[in-house]
Amino acid sequence: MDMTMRWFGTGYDSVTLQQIRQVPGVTGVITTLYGTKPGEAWKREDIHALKAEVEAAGLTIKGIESVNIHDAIKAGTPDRDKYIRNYIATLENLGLEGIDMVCYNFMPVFDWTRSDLAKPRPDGSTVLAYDDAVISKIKPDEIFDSMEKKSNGFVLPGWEPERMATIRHLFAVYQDVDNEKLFRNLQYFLEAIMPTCEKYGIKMAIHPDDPAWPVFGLPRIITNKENILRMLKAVDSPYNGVTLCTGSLGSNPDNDLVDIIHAVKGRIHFAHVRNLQYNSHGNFQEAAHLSRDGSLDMFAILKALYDDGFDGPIRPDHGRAIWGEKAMPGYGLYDRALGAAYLNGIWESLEKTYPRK
Ligand code: DNO
Repeated sequence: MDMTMRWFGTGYDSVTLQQIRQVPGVTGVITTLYGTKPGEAWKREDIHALKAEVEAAGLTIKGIESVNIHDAIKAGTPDRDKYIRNYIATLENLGLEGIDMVCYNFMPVFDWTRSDLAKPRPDGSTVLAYDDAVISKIKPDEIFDSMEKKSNGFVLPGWEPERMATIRHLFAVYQDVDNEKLFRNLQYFLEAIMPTCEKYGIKMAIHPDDPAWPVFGLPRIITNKENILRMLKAVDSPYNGVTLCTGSLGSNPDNDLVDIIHAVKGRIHFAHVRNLQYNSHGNFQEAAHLSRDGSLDMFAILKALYDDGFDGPIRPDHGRAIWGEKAMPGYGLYDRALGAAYLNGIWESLEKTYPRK
């Protein structure tokens, strides 16, 4: 596996490439052209410049998170083919620059959703948290303001202000889209892009819905083992794969992460590993990566990936805000660096205890 960290790019991230370079065992970043809008075709020269910047710092790009999908594609509106053509153009340009993994999600309107971006933990750190009781009282057009106010002045991934300004319109676009239609729109999209992915060797890694159930009455389809397997079978190419995000799938305690990892063996192209603490169904808060700080068993998760021969990029996911760091919620340097060191430690012990033949 390749230990990486997410980096949003110069001007968007409080963390520098030079800092990431000093985290032991981290050799690459997962990044994106953060200034682009969903639906835009990425220019090859912009990708090239990003790559040169990362490489000048002694790191490599191990994948893109995310190339976001325009709502026309997700909702299946008549103009979707134009946006699919742009997506294919982006994939071609990424392929020409040697980038071979793309993470994306298929959540309507909202990306990951939280009710609190700075919930105090007993140790004095703060974390992202989710409570259905709070979310169910927020009107969809208020959630953007509520997330933005707590974002420490950063644009949160997937919460572009321009798109959120048209939130009522976006809801109208999804009026007739249920889970089944959303699934068919995903299949249509994947069938259209697969020939390009196969030509350039680009592995697509869909990110599970976060949290793993419908919010604001919008459909959500990448929520559990059954749905993921259906998606993988519907477009049965090795390039159609998933991001194993422990925090997203693990938000629903009914999801057995070890079982899911084995069930989708060979199709996990990227792993986001973080821990969370369940309070009750629909109510959780994030925790330090350490197993005993939360409800997930990090050793069992990494062992399942290791046993199945996983060798893709992995990254510590959301960290706590600690030591007074001012950063995008979830994406400070300190706790993610601790997470990387811890996950590397588990991996080393797996390699030494169960040497691969
Ligand atoms: C949040 C992230 C998501 C993720 C996208 C992938 O912190 O996990 O924004 O990057 O859903 O497309």
